[in-house]
Amino acid sequence: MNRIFNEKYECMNKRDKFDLQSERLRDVVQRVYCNVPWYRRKMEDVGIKPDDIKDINDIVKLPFTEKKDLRENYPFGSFALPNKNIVRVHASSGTSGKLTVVGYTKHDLANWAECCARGLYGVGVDEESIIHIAYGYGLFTGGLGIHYGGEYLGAMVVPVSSGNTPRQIMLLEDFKADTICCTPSYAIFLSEEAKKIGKDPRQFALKYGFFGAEPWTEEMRNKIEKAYLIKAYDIYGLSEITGPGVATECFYQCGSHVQDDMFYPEIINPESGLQLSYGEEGELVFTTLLKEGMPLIRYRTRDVGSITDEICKCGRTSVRLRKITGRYDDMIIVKGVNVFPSQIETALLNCDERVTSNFRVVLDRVNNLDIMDIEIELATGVAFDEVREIEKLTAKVASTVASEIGVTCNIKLISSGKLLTKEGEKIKRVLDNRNNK
Ligand code: DLL
Repeated sequence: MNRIFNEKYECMNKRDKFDLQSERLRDVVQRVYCNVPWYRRKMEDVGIKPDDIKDINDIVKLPFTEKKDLRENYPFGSFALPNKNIVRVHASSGTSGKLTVVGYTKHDLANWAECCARGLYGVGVDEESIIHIAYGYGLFTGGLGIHYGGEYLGAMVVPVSSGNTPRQIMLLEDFKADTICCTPSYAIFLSEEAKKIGKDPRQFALKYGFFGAEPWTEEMRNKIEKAYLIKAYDIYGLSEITGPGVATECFYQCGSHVQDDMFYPEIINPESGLQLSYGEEGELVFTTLLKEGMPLIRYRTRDVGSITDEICKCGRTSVRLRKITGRYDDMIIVKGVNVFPSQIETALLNCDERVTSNFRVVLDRVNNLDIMDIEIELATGVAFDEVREIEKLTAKVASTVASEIGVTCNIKLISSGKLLTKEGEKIKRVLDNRNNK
């Protein structure tokens, strides 16, 4: 399988890519310096002028951008062009209430559509395909982002959006989509709901799925692939940088190809801010090389990742992103041990068929001690005749999870369907009540 949508950029040799990225970096730095007052101030603070940036390696001289910079300039203060040039806005919600707003010009939307088209086409989606999009439509970038990528390919796009699971099942059956796009947690939920009403998700016409917007593990991939008999691909992105499609897996499922002619990835040490080498794990940082509406320089994603520049079997030369294991913001420190929710997911998927991987961590502080409860949904239809049975299962889950994460926790098994707050939306894995104490 070797389908390349845009060979010039996706398979560009390293030398040419270096030149292209260097030229685009010089240009974007110039644009933000001239058009975004707070960027100019940030650069002046570290004594950098656009002329100091000669090639892409000089990127390390530039200051980072953080979510708080965007919040402080809410809503439109980070745009590099007047509002008359902005044709769409999206926004992502954060913990502190105010949204992070992103503005796009016509060109930005066209480039974003191409990013998604490259990803979809790369594994087999084309104008013959029917794409069922169950990511939310609206300020969230998931729905509309992939939507335009699919249309750009000439595929038939079904903009179902999130929610109303019975209708999703009906449309999958009737329209016979070969491609589904939704969060991985919703993919599992949807397959379980279909089974509950006597439908076998393996009988849908689906062949490909593009899952992202939240971290998911290889175990989850196996589960989804088996549930639907499809190939499950990772699609990564964030609204600040554009939305879904910043990086997407190819047929070989060995890391997501970053569209690095448009977005320059770096991995940094989250404490020191120093750039790390290929293969090392750290915080993922992106610079938008082409964006006009709201270009960002060295934007700190808070995502934990690593990148490689090894050429992929598919022939693309772009840098690949290893599966994101979590966010530094979601990292829980309990009793001095760092725990990522993805580790809990791995443990649960390898544990016992009676428990699902739908879980929520609730952190509390009692007498100055951290308490970690993990609420886990039981599989559909699981019931216990005896208290002893549930105690045995709880103990089994507790020991599997403890050996994966390295600390003990309280396991609470709850009935199925309790945790998914709004169907298809990003799952919130951690509820930290410790700061309220
Ligand atoms: O979630 C964009 C998106 C939509 C990507 C649909 C893929 C599919 P935001 O709402 O701004 O944008 O959230 C971005 O979600 O920084 C990651 O923490 C997380 N994330 C996105 N994709 C993945 C993925 C969209 N494939 C934040 N794996 C990012 C792990 C992901 N985490």
